[in-house]
Amino acid sequence: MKQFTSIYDVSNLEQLVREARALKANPVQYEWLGKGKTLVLLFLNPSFRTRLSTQKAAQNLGMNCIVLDMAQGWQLEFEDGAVMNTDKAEHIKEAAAVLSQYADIIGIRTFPSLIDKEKDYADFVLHQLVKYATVPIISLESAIRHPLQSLADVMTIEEYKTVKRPKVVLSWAPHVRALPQAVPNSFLEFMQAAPVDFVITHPEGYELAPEFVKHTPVEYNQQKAFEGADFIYAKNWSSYTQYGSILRQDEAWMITNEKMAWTNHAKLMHCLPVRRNVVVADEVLDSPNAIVVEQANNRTFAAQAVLKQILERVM
Ligand code: SN0
Repeated sequence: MKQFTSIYDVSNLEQLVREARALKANPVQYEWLGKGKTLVLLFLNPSFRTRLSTQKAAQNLGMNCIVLDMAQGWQLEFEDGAVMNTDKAEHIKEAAAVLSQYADIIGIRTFPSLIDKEKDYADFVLHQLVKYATVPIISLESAIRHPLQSLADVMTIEEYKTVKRPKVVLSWAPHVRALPQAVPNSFLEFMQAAPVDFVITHPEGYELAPEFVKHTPVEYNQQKAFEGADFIYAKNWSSYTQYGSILRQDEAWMITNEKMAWTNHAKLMHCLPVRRNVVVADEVLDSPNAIVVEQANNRTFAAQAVLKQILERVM
């Protein structure tokens, strides 16, 4: 693997998932592979699971991992040709070139503005780093995608499924803040490539970008969508069409036991962090059908499979 910024960097998803599951069974079997190699993780936005699981993944492969929380440092300029007379002290041209001296692989997290749709959907910040770095880049969630999360999600579905081709439902749920579309966008891309029957359900006005939805069926009636489901993936996102807006916050779309009863004893997934009793009710998160913690655990092995394939290809 040359880099990991989306599903388009994965040549064989089934094999990558198999690799992640094998690493989970024996996490340190390749601890020689990353010896003397350095991973630098650049966080332009907050992180809990991604930081810890990716660092753990690197450690399992014998790699060094340096985490740079950019909230502590100065701001980077990403715009080519910028006159740097504002608060941004360092251009991505130098930053990426210098980072490439220290790092064998660079990871970056960058959230969308949720204001400038065109720039967000061009994944501008991620692509400026890819353009100016000379080492492989992995996305730790970009403006429009979160592929490490989605890889862990596919792995989790493979682990928990009880039928060959389970029904997976991505359900929009309410939230108090305007959140990115990155997690649902990536989930769409990975579900479209996975052996599942996949349906999206959300209120009108929350349609995701057509280039991500493609031919995936959208069911506006949440109950109809949930019928026969084996997995419910709850996630809020802000509006794509009325870019970055919150159109409704009401409880009607929260995931409750009553709604889980419409399904085929479905497992409940969420990328976390989850706002209890806003997105998903306590009764569901505290039930044995919630697999969100194991899903988070799988982030380590998803990241490890990606790092392993990059190390094997590039080093
Ligand atoms: C992020 C998102 O993309 O939805 C990260 C998910 C992995 N979620 C949040 O920022 C939630 C923050 C909140 O206030 O609940």
